[in-house]
Amino acid sequence: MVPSPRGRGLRGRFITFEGGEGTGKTTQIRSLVHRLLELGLPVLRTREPGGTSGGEMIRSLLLSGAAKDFGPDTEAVLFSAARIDHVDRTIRPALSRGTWVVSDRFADSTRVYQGLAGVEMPLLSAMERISLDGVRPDLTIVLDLDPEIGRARAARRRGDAAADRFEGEGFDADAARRRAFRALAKSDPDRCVLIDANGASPEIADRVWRTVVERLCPAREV
Ligand code: Z5A
Repeated sequence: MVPSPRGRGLRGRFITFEGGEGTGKTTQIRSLVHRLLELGLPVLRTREPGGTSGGEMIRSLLLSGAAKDFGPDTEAVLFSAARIDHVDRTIRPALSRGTWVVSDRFADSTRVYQGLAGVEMPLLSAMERISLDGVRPDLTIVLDLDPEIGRARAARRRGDAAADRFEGEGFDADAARRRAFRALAKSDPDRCVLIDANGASPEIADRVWRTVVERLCPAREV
């Protein structure tokens, strides 16, 4: 990965959440942001694809499945285009102001989802270099859950609504993504922490909070 934002004069901390469908990223981000705000820290919650008006337009295009027929390389380029806008207009300015940024998915999702769809590593690495432009998460929480449980949670929440482009691609795809996220966490232990996402939300929130305190606020009591 590219150098830490701390080396580029950025003062806020950047936390990303990754993991498969229904692992509880959105739920855990809500709880973490609440705790950080209670400490009086300035915090920005954002998501990928999205986080800017342009990024949200690309999100609609991608999740509707309209870009699927163009193939995985084109989808990867679109995710990266959304990320360029997100980093330039939202993430970097917030970090420069000293705001903590918490993002629901980031570049690791492209590595896992588009990597497994067949996009080659040199292309993924080149797009990552361009889109991140030196902005690297200080901490990435990878939520790890049996895909059967994640799918059931996501299906319950969806109700009668149709699945989006990346949902419901089958157990094998979900299991491969889980393995890829686990491998990614293992390959970059300075940045990534794998957290067991099984159990009740408050228990998982405590695991997340302990990790954030240990990694990013070592002087504070958990
Ligand atoms: N994608 C990609 O391919 N390449 C990329 O570069 C990027 C993304 C950035 C974005 O979808 C899709 O784009 C994503 C990957 C792809 N597709 N998939 N699959 P999204 O943002 O709409 O969806 P998501 O990221 O997959 O998240 P999700 O399915 O919405 O789940 P979540 O945020 O991890 O979980 P949640 O919303 O917090 O919880 C889901 C439900 O479970 C909800 O009803 C909760 O109340 C419930 N829940 C949460 N925690 C618990 C616990 N502990 N117990 C019981 N129930 C719980």
